[in-house]
Amino acid sequence: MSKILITSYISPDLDGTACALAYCEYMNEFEDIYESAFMGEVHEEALFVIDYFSLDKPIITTETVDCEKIILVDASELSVLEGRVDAAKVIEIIDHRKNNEAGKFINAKIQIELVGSAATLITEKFILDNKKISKSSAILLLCAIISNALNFKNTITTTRDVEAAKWLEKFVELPEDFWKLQFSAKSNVNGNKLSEKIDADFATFDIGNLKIGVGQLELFKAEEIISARSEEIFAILQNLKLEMNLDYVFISFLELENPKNYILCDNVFLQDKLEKSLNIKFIENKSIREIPLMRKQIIPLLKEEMLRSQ
Ligand SMILES: [Mn+2]
Repeated sequence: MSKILITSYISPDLDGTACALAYCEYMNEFEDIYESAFMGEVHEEALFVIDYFSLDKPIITTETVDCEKIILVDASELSVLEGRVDAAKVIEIIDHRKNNEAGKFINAKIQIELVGSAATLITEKFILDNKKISKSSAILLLCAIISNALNFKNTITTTRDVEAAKWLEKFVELPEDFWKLQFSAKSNVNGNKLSEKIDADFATFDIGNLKIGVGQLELFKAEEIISARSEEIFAILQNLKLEMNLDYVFISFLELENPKNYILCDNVFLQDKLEKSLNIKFIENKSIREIPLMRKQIIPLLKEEMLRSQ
């Protein structure tokens, strides 16, 4: 019997990585035919958690996936798979994005629920079935929920995320203020790392007939970095726009210390749409939103505004 692959989008973040590893453990309890592996590179926040607790390293597959059956976690759009997964082979999707393409995976059982972290949906499966969870999976899922919840300071976090985290805390005790270490691990944007990171976490969306590119960086000291390097940031965005043939681009910096967004955009048309949809005001191509939004929250709001005024 051939194995069933459990994976996430290309170069997954901590949420996608944790979900694939933990769901693999969960499913193998029923029948030992599942394996988890990832395409691209696993984000450094995930690698930090894995190194810190000396967990097994995730398996990276280099080529296009040739498994007959695939389960996708924390992913439900074709674009994030970069043509490396045949949508028809996907038999199950577990995700938490409002803006998804689940309908394009015609053979998949779909679970999309708008909680803060996909890791919450995986944790709930363990809770519901009263299953034992390994320390390793508990650490990964808990850190993923903390990461997506910005340490429980953002609006995307639901009571389900909080409950899932509480349950996981029965199995692991994180060092005090571990969230700070975890978030520091993804905050280094020295030198070329800035453009590498913007590139790695850049996403594109179709809104009507327009193609929009959206960067997102989550880090400490966002304001400092933006004031020191704004020219460079706009140049990076401009390059991506040309390379990917996009109509508009913008970037959201998510400050992790006292969470808020800094949104950068140098196009007047898009600024107007962002102002209306996110209730912000641009001054010299920069705006601040005191109540932070994740990109997966920003996109549906922008989409609604742009389609309404088309
Ligand atoms: Mn996620």
